[in-house]
Amino acid sequence: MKFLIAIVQDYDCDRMLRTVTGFGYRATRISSTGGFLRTGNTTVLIGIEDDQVERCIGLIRQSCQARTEVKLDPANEYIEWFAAGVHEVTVGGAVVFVMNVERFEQFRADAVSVSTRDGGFGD
Ligand code: 2BA
Repeated sequence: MKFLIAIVQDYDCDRMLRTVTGFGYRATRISSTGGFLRTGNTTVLIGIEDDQVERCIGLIRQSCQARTEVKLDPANEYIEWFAAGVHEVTVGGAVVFVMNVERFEQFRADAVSVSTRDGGFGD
């Protein structure tokens, strides 16, 4: 099993999640913040079988093609980068890490019924 960690821009995330979950993959979305721009992005966690990695990465790639140029403002905290010749950065697309999973467990409560007549949880 493999664990994909995909960092994507917020504006690509809905499309990406619709696509990967539409193909039957399970995903968890976490709000995150980029260390460089310190603006919001989204981290998506996906656990999949080894033989599904390339297919899933292909879906992420096709969902996150949008690129946006962000011009750094020399009047604010990016002044060091501006001085170093970094005037704009390109964001969008996706950054994907693929990790080996040593063990996966999923505990389900399907053997235990906890619902009560009023629909709440029992004592
Ligand atoms: P940020 O760290 O906010 O970076 C946003 C964009 O700024 C980057 O886009 C890149 O184009 C630019 N950038 C970042 N560091 C730079 C530097 N030292 N000099 C010049 N430009 C720089 P992406 O490369 O597409 O990365 C998008 C987001 O993915 C990053 O947001 C960060 O949250 C994450 N990320 C990228 N590489 C990572 C890594 N190796 N480890 C962990 N997170 C990573």
